[in-house]
Amino acid sequence: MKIGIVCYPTFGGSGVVATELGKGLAKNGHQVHFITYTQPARLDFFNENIFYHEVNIASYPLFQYPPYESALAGKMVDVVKYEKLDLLHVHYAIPHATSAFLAKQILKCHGINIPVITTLHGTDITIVGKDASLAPVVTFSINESDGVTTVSEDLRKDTYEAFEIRKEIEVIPNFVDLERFKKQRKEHFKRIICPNDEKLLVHTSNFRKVKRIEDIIQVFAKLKKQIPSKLLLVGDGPERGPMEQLSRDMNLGEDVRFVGKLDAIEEVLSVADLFLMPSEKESFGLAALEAMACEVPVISSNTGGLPELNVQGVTGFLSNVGDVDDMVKNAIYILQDENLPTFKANALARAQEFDITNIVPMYERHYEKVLEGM
Ligand code: GMT
Repeated sequence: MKIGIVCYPTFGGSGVVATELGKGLAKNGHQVHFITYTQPARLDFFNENIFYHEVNIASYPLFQYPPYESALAGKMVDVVKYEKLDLLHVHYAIPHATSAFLAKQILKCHGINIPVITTLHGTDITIVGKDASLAPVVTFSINESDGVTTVSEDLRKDTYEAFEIRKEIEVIPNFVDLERFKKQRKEHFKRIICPNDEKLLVHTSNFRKVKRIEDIIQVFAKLKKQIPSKLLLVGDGPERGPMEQLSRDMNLGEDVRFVGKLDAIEEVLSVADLFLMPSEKESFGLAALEAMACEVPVISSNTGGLPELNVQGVTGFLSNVGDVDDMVKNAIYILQDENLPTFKANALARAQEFDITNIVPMYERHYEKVLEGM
């Protein structure tokens, strides 16, 4: 098949899933055309089946807000027409599903009926999409898609509850490339961060409010009074500054390190003992899956799609949002020497169920089903 993939190319779950899916599809012999405003973060190599088309936005003094949606639709029309694509797969409803609808209408005038598949990732439904200014557009764009998928059962339920959706939604969970995300021998790295054999807690995210980084710092401050430990916070975003200040105010000193954005996240995960994800809302929790693939158990909230990934008492524990004391209690239990190896092994076994080689065929079957119905 010739597949066009539209996504946010920067760091962030939906862009990562879209890029890894494209790479998986290319490996299976499909021709994949990425259509984005900049080179996707994990697409920095040559592959005969992968193409990248940059969306250029015309600048003009009149435009206080450059018309990205229109430029994207125009680029989709061009790529579908000249590269003879079989389908467009857009990741994150806003504005990608809407631009795809526009492109589809334009292509109809050229006698081309291009199927559009929309994958909903989470905040496009649970936070941004619900905004009154966007909700009618999101509803319309989902209903006009030829195929719709969500990354968890919970997000599917949320989508039906939040919008008047007439379309059937298929759940295709997020996945991980186990060839890349696996525990590597990085003991030297661990010795630098934990010179006295402390336990290492890790969190990675885009540092948005929804991630509740403050809970992570509170959990860590309580935990370290009972178990010598260090906390590594990977990523960047609006909450980083306030959280750095909080950890200074709490005198956590060098026990908490903010390392910023990192490409080789699997190297950090290889030396981690525990991953923390206390999010307010999380449609799936891809970062937790990547940690589990590196044999790291997870302490998470029990919100959104997290219970579909993290298994209570097996791969980690789930607590109510904001229940810091329960998270501390569970973390202490996992970190006991007699418990940790079992949790680590269970985390890996669970991650193996979400191996990319199991999930990419689900998308291929979805594409075939949509194409048959056209
Ligand atoms: O919140 C993020 O980390 C970014 C966001 C995105 O769209 O890039 O992530 C969402 O999509 C990921 C991939 O499907 C999911 O694993 C995340 O759980 C989801 N984030 C939220 O629902 C908050």
